[in-house]
Amino acid sequence: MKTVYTCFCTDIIHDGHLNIIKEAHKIGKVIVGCLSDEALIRYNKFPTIGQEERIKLYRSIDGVEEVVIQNDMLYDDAITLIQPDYVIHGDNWKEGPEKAIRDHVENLLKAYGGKLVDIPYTYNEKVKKIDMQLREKLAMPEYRRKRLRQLISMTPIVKVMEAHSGLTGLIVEKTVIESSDGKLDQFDAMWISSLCDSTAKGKPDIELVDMTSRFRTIDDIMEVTTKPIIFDGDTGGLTEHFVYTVRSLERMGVSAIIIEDKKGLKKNSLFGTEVKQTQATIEEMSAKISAGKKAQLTDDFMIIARIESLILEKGMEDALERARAFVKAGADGIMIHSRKKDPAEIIEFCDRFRKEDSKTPIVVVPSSFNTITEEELAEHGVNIVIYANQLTRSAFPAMQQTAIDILKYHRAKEVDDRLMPIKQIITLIDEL
Ligand code: SPV
Ligand code: MG
Repeated sequence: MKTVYTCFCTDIIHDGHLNIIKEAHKIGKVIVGCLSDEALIRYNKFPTIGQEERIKLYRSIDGVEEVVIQNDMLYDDAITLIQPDYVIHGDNWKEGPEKAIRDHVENLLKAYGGKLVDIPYTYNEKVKKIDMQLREKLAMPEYRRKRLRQLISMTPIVKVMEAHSGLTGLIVEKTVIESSDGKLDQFDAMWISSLCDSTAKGKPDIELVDMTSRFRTIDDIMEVTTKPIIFDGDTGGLTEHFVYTVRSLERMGVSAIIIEDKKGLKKNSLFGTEVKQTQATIEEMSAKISAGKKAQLTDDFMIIARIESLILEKGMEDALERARAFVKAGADGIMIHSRKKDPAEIIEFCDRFRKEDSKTPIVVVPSSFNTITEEELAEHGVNIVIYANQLTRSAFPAMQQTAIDILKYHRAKEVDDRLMPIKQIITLIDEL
């Protein structure tokens, strides 16, 4: 009896999957791989049910003999273990980002004489609808909100990119690359930066853009994406106002707010001591954190305390003392910020904090200390890395140069080569 292997990464079984099983069954004994949660989240298919439930679901399909967990997106573990005579898959993986996976599987099979079977991919109206419903489910507040905590527990480091509009949200949502290890790579979540949200509106980053407007930005992004959102809450405002902000964000499906231990007129941290900035006392900040934690209704939402001691040159001991106090006050995570080019002070903070506290998530924003890699940060206990402003900073010079050149040449021909073709921009956005 020949063995046929296929890997599923779905929460709902539709005609396409049933067709694969039917075709596989004609060839031999069918073994289904259930892609593990850890692998799935790198594969742009965040699970809405856990892997144990998915295993049960796949077992219940007629014709399935056995279900195994597949941990490796590239099939190495499953193929080594099972050595199936055949691997069967829909032919949609012959193109696009999944092609690399197909090529890899083909090579694994070749090594011992196994064969690949591509069958026509089923894409009827029903399948299309199920695909869309799954996406919609992920966009719903109750799924989106808890996804950040799930990611922290499932991935070595959560990668977050700033978004300040529907379009930048789509870039964070959809950019997938084949990474150096042959796997797929993408961002896990979005950061609603106060700097970028203000800049997009042509305003300074001084808590001038009001909450209603900031919520509008979140809403624009949420309408077209599914990935979790971390909101830059600046100082959090008055404690009496902060509790309402927490409730609103939680209801919208935002996963976390980060508030910084500053008071009075807030200026961007990257100004450091060049401008007057006042740090809140430990007691003031702790009271705000506690009030926010009391106000929230779910266990999913996170209030992360951001420490400005290194930015304001108050020293490492002050930063660590604050971290301890803020965790005690209920903070679900600590963001430590620095504007030094050298990551040494960030590393020292993380190492020392981790020695005392092995659990509380650490967040960093490496805008200045940008030589350190995600892998190195993870080694020092960092759980979340935020690329806070790079999309804005890349778009602005490109737009400015285009404006300059059109003025210079009295026409648009000279800039055309570096523009996205009109045809491409009108197909960039999915229509319902
Ligand atoms: C932001 O992105 O608005 C931040 C991070 O708060 S920083 O600009 O580095 O202060
Ligand atoms: Mg900010």
